[in-house]
Amino acid sequence: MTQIQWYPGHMAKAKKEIKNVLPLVDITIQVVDARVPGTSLHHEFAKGFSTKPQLLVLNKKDLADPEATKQWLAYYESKGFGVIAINAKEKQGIKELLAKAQDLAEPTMQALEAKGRLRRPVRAMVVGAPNTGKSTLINALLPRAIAKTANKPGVTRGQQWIRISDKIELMDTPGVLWPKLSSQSEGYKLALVSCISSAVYNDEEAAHYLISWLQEKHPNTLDKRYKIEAAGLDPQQVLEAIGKKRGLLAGAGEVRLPDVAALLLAEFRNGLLGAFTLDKLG
Ligand SMILES: Nc1nc2c(ncn2[C@@H]2O[C@H](COP(=O)(O)OP(=O)(O)OP(=O)(O)O)[C@@H](O)[C@H]2O)c(=O)[nH]1
Ligand SMILES: [Mg+2]
Repeated sequence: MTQIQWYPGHMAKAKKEIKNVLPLVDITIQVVDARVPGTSLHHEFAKGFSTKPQLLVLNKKDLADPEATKQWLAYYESKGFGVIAINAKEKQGIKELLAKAQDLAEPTMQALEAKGRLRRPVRAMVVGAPNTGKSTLINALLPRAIAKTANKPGVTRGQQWIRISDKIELMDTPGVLWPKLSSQSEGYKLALVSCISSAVYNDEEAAHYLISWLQEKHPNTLDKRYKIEAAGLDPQQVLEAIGKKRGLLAGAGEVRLPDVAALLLAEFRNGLLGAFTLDKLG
């Protein structure tokens, strides 16, 4: 894979904005993609950059392996995070998420009360890697009538609190965090879940990675979906076989590989090949 560029200026600005908001919130909500719960996590934020109790949300659970999701939830819970798996698109797990958010903030709220302060709604901010579903989650949390409370002093200009209920309010814009890539396979995994833009990787290379991964971990998946015999074929030959089956041919009968790669990636991303978790624990 070509060296991935994360535009450092961009990243620094986003981190600074998050840092400015952190003192104003009671808890943080980090959204990760349930298909890559390890790779899409911003470890620095998880481990201390977030100075507040943190709820880890494994979103897109509909696209991930349910058994693996259970294991990841247990793992993160054992590390002291609040955890929940949701499907923000279908608004599944939203009520439970709100309950977890309140539980996580409870000690803070009790400390405020002990100081003689009145109970107020829990304040939270949503952060996470690109495309993990932050905006979808914020929308799913919105009550029908959107009530934006006034700008609070000290808040970065333009940012506002959204009253979700009388118990919780959210920063209206999510913070984007770019996970650190320490290996090529991490880059491919993030490409497969569209966490990194197609400008920085090559569809065919990402498709090769996916094919090898499926052949190793879930053999027969490609055979079933595309009615091919993938055993013994290398990734390039698999793409050719799929292209022939799907009629993705150029004039001379040559398989249009970039189109086949794009098709395979799109079908994977839409869950048509199955529900898979690319990150393995341990
Ligand atoms: N299948 C599935 N798709 C989801 C879910 N949540 C979000 N999506 C889809 O994921 C894509 C990205 O969602 P967004 O909410 O835009 O993600 P984001 O984190 O705000 O992305 P950026 O603003 O680009 O960082 C959209 O196509 C959503 O419809 C989910 O739980 N399941
Ligand atoms: Mg967004």
